[in-house]
Amino acid sequence: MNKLRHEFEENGFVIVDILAENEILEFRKVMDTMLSESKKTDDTKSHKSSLQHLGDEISDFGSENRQYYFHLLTKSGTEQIHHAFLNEKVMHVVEQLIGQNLIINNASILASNPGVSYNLGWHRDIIQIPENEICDRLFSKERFHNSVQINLPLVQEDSLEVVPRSHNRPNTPEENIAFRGSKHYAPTDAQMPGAKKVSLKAGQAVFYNNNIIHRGFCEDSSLPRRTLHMGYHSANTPPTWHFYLLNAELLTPTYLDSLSPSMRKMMRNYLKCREQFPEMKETWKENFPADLVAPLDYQA
Ligand SMILES: O=C(O)CCC(=O)C(=O)O
Repeated sequence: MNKLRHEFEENGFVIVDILAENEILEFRKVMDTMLSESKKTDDTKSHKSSLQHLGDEISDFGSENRQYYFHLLTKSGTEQIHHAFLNEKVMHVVEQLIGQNLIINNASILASNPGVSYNLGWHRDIIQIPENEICDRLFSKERFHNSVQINLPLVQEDSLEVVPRSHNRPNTPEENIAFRGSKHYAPTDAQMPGAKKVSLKAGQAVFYNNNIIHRGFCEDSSLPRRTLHMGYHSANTPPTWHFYLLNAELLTPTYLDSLSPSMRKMMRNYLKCREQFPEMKETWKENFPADLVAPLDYQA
């Protein structure tokens, strides 16, 4: 097993240097055309969290005192930054962690302007699973979790917090106390034992098994948050529920035609995989296959 994968499997996350200084600057330039730091709001209300699983509109950025979460691949007008989600270094690391033939399942930006506080609440990324269907089997050491989530900031940050090694074991009794009966989000004032801030320099990425207990948290930072947030699975084995995060209905032939050839290929692979595994609600069932019955005709 390679060293990175060993560390990823042990701790549930690894940090890797990805972007050179000139690449950071180029991405910042593109992002600054989409998200303005100068947009000030009179809003002083504290907002619990952004519409994480629905996604915000880029044109709304900065109008409320909160962090924004933009889903990109299914939104025209964001093509100028799509190449970030085909970054060779990122994809090479993910291949080392879970295998080849990557399919993208999340291509987003996490963004807030200076002065904004946010607290997403501690969770594992199992929000799609009804609470009464969440069971310890999903977090066992034997189960291969075919999903890697990545935060790649263009400005240094320590907004992501994790409980190292919690990705492949059930909650401890102390963690259950912190979750106060919820299997989705803990209350935002919860104290999570063993929590660790993930400090990232601009251009450094954290790759994490998103079964890990984690949250996004920031108190009144003097810096903006400008973080590329993405996820992949390997078509070598069946996907997890994260695969369904992209709204496939928006991937119309006209939209696909508007993409660069490499992004179009990525999205076609996505759609093929969707045909192969049409039902998200099967993915957490005990009888969901661990090996592909018929391998996907993946286009590299
Ligand atoms: O970095 C963050 O803000 C946390 C993101 C997160 O919790 C998630 O995408 O599930």
